[in-house]
Amino acid sequence: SLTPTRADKFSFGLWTIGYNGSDPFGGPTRSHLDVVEAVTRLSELGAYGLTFHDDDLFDFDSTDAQRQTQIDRLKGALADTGLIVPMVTTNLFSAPVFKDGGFTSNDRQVRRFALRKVLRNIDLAAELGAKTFVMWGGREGAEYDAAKDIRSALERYREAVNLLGDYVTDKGYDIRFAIEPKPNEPRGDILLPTVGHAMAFIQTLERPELVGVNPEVGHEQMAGLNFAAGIAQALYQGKLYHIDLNGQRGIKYDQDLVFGHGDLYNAFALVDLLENGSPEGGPVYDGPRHFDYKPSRTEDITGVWDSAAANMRTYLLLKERAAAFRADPEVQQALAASRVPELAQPTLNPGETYTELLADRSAYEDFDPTPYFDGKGFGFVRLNQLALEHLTGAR
Ligand code: 3MF
Ligand code: MG
Ligand code: MG
Ligand code: MG
Repeated sequence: SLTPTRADKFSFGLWTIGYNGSDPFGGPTRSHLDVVEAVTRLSELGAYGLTFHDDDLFDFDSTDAQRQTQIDRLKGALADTGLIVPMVTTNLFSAPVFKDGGFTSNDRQVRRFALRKVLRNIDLAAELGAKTFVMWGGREGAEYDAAKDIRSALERYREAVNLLGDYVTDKGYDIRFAIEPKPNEPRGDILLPTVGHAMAFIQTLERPELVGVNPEVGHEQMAGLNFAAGIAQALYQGKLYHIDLNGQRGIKYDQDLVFGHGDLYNAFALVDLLENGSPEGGPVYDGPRHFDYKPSRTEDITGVWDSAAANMRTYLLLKERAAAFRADPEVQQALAASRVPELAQPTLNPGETYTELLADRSAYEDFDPTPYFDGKGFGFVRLNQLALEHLTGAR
C-alpha cells in the first residue's frame, strides 16, 4: 500500500518541517511551526516518529522553566498521538559560540561547554526513550589548513565521544551514537567527511560497539559518492545505526530535497537494499526511515505537508517497484546471466590454500584470458534496463 503506517517507521526531524525558509541570501518565507502542530500533523500523515535538536524544541538561551514547558508540551503531544521520539541530536552549530566547532573548537572552554550541552541533552533523550543519539559535527572543521591541527582535532573528537560512551554506560542508558558524516558546508572542510572516514574513526574509540553512522543521502552525493554503495558497506560492517533520507542533484550545496527528487536511480537501489537485503543475507536495517529534508523556500505551509507526505509516498513507491523487480522471472534470469549470485561463492575451495591454488593448472596455465568476452559478456546493461523499466512502471 502507498499509505504510510506506523509499521513503516517513518520519522522526521522537527527542523525539517519546521524549516522557515531562510538561507544565506535571504530571510524566512514561512512562520514558526509549533511542536504540537508538528507532532499532530505528522501523526495524521502516518509517520511514527519525531526527532529534534535541543534548540529546535527550546531556544538556545531559554531558562530552565521555558525549556521544561516545551518538553512538557512535546510529551503531551506524544501522549495524545502515540508518536515516539526514536532519535535525539544536539545543536552544536547554530550559536555563535560554536563557529569554530563544538568538540573540536580551538577554544578549550567551548569544548567543555559543548560536552555539557550534549550530556544534558542525552539525559533528555533517555527520558524520552530515544534509542539513537545522532552527532553531526557541522562546525567541526576549518576553511584554512594552518587554522586547524587535524590530528589534535581528531584526538579531541575521540576524547569527547569516549566520554559520552562512559556516560551512557554508567547511567545504564539504552542509547547508541550515530555519527553523521558530511564533506563540507557550513565549514569549508568538515572532519569525518564521508561514511568511510567515520567508520575508520569509530574503530579507534574505546567503545566502538556503541558508535555507528547516520549517513545522509545528500551528504555522500555532495562528495560524488554512491550513497547506496556506502550504505551497503555500513551494513556489511554492522555500523548502520540510523539514516537520513533526502534528495540531492550532484556536487553542490546541501539541497535537502524530498527523497527521490534527486538521483532517483540511486534512491531505487537504496530502497531495494534496505527492504530486500543482499542476496547473501547479512545484517539488515530495521531502524527508522528518517527524513532529513527541507521543504523548499518557495512553499507555503500546505507545501510543507505535501512535501512531508511526498517523502513517505516516494519511499513506498520505490519499495513496491523494488519488490516487483526482485519478483520478475526475467530479472532473476538476467541476474543469473550477469552472474551476480556467483559473487557470493568463495574464490577458494573449502580448505584450499595458496599451495593448492598454485597447483591448479586450470586457474592459470590452462586458463585462456584473451578471448574472454566472446560470448561471455556480463549483460549488466540489460539488467539495468530492466531496473529502469520497473522503476518507471513499464513492467
Ligand atoms: C546538516 C544535517 C543536520 C543533521 C542533524 C543531526 C541539521 O546538513 O544534515 O541537520 O542531520 O544535525 O541529526
Ligand atoms: Mg544535511
Ligand atoms: Mg542535506
Ligand atoms: Mg542530516
